[in-house]
Amino acid sequence: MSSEISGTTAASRPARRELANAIRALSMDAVQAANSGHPGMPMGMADIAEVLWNDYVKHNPANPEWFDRDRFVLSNGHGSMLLYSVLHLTGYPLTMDEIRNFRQLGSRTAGHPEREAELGIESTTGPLGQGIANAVGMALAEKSLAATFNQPGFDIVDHRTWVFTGDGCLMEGISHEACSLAGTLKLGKLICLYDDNGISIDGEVAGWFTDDTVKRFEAYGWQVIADVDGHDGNAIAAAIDAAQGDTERPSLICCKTVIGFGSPGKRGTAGSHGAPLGADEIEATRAELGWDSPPFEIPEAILSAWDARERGADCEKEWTDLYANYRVTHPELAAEFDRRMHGELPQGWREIAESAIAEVDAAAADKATRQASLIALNAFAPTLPELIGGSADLTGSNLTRHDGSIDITGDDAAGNYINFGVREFAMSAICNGLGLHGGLTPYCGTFLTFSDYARNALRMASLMRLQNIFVYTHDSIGLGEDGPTHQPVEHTASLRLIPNMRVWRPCDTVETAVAWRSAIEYRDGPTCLILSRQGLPFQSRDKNQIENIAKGAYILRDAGGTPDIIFVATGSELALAVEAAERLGEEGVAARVVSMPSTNVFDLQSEEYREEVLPGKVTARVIIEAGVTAGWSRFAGSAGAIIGMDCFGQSAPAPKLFDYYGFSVDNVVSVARQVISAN
Ligand SMILES: Cc1ncc(C[n+]2csc(CCOP(=O)(O)OP(=O)(O)O)c2C)c(N)n1
Ligand SMILES: [Mg+2]
Repeated sequence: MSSEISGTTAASRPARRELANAIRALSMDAVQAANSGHPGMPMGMADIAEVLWNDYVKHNPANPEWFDRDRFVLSNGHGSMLLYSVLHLTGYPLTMDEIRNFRQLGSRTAGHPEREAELGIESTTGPLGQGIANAVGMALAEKSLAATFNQPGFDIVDHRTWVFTGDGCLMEGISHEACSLAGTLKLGKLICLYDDNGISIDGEVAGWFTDDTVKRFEAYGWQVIADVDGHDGNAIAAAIDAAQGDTERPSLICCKTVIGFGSPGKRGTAGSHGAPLGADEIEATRAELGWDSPPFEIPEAILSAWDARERGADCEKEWTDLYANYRVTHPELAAEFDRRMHGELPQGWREIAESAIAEVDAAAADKATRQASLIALNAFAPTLPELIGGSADLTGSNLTRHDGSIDITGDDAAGNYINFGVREFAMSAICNGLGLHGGLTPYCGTFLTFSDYARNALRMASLMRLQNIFVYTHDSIGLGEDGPTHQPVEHTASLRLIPNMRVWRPCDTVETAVAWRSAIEYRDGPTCLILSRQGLPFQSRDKNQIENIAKGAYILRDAGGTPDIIFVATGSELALAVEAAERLGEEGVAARVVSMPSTNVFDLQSEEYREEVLPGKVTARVIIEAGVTAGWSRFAGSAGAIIGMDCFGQSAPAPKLFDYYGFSVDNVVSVARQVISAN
């Protein structure tokens, strides 16, 4: 789109500044009404937003989820009122009542933007730095889908990713990880507008942020457009034109702005960052801006100049026509594109998955579960071209690269494998962006112990109810000699605590395949697959037991009748429970073994099923997991015992460590005997 404003004459159209002032007024008034919030950024970036949304963003407010729309991410999410204002003004179904109810219970205008695709909120932002990484993921998704689906004369995937960022995002380390990779991958349709206002919460950033941002981004391989006056519409438009002109490199537009622009008493100071301006200051600001309308009222001329519905409908229609022709000329690609746009699993998916699981069962192989994960990936990936993934420089350890993996490079995005480099946090947030974009199902791997580096991206995936599959190998002291820096103990337990997250710690090849299937089918949140480095024995099961794996926990071995004791174990410790149960069986003790690969999923089962697996009356229970005991007491009960480790491991061969920390058949049997006699 050109920087000309089509369909209106200069005479009838309010000046850019007046249009931008609508954002300023709505923002300061909503923050004032809520008695909390951040007016400074929306007031400072209003002129940039006005130019961008009125002249450049390709979108249709009447159909916010139109697939080929431009994506927009507000990485400096504290400026949420800017986004809400723009969405309201351009004609999204975000009403003035919602703006009046900014930050109130039940409103759709949360303190920080929360992903709501039907409203045009593309991502949940606020944790600084992650939005820009999400945007990198979205731009990568666009480039990858374009490389897969576009045909000569049919650029059916052809949109930009815009991102607003502040000093905070650029100070955060994740912006380095993500932007460095964006340069290497040549994400030329990613355009970042930097709110270079010299202010963050503690005051003037000159005291703590003196990087040469221009040189920094140039070093990443970005096009940098420096020193743009962020309050001059023509300068902003010229910069955006230049950014759009470079389709090889991502662009950073550095806009000099004044935080709290328009507020005579607070502009240019941290005082406008995160607090209401106050009634008197708002009055003074109204006078300064020449804004006469009362709070939450927008003059008709301004509202209609902002209204993007007609232009949006035209944009979408153009695409719909193109796509209709594509359907005719490329029917097979179009059918696949339709499926991917709608996020549907391929036809016959269930049967394919079932037969893959049956094959793994028939092979009855003893394998490390990381190897089992690769087997599952190889079985599932050929039917799921939407799978896109990679590893943070641990491909050979995480075994995330299946036989159909093809590297995505700067010059060729048609592949499905991303070498993320040593960038766990960005990898995870970029995968969130891939998922947010749609059309792709992301997965990514690293050592479980480094999930901490990525932690907040996992939390955001959970909060957004976003599918994202985290492949975490080397899951315990079982990794051995690399020692306690690399041996997770608290990670599995702590990942289970995140709402909407599903954590699986499978014990063998079959459980791993079922866990992968569940991860692929779970569309309303992320999954962690917790996998062993070391080999684990295959467990035999009947058909019913295989089906029950998907319920998170099931009876793997039973003695008939009411058990004298129940073992509950996960992953590498399951085999110990089986052996201990056999030994106790020889002594006439009726021991049940419950395999519990996913506590989260088991918690979702009916009370009846949970009671069937863990009958309340059987209080003699022993839990076994090579990790912290936290979280297990609800299954152990007050009369049970937990064999875990509430300490760090040590550097030594794995079998020695398991023995040392009590993960031996002898110890399990002896603890079980104590529990039985105490019950
Ligand atoms: C990861 C993270 N750390 C800290 C915060 C709290 N916080 C919110 S805004 C902000 C300052 C951001 O400065 P800048 O991006 O320059 O915003 P401006 O004041 O210019 O609007 C901080 C520290 C946060 N939201 N996320
Ligand atoms: Mg700032």
